[in-house]
Amino acid sequence: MIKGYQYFSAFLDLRAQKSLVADLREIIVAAPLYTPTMPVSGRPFSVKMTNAGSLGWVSDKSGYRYQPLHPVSGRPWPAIPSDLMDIWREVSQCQMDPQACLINYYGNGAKMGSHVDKDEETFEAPVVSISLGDDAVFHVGGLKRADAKTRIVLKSGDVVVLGGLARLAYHGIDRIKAGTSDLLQEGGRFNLTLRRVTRS
Ligand code: MD6
Ligand code: FE
Repeated sequence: MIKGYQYFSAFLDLRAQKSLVADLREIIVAAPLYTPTMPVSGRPFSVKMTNAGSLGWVSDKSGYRYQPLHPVSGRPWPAIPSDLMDIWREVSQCQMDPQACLINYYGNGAKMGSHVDKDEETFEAPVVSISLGDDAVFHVGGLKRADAKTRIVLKSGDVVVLGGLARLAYHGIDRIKAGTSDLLQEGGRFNLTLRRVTRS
């Protein structure tokens, strides 16, 4: 496995997971999930997205970027909840606070193609990922798309950190195993990724 990849199995107990879901419900009222589109082609993503934090990651025909406003409502993203800030402080080994929390919702058949998170100004800080809801088949490879991949099943409450060399590793979600968790009444899976976007 590439250096800088860390996997914390069952990092969050059920109570912590439920508390995060309650946070998510509030965020989604203020900043509704929407369907982003691919650069150039304008094809829709299979995941729905929203964000919390001073900056949010968005994608549309003009490209990938971070911006302070929700692309549909035009309103600022809600603040990152304090329990997420606490998780970042526990696992990131980063002095600075995260600026963005990208929220991905995977419903029926949604997946995430292999990608590198590289739209940030700096890669010094890791990306911290939290899984809630149904199991997901996650893959992590190397710095090149063709590098060998390791697959792991991410369960509700698991936390993954991509730091160091792994910060720029290819990774993605092959599929969601529907019905494997009853944390979310609607089923499916939320993935939260905490990021630092700018230098200091
Ligand atoms: C997901 N995760 O778990 C997608 N990115 O649904 C990511 O794209 C990801 O897990 C950066 C760091 C960790 C991740
Ligand atoms: Fe990613």
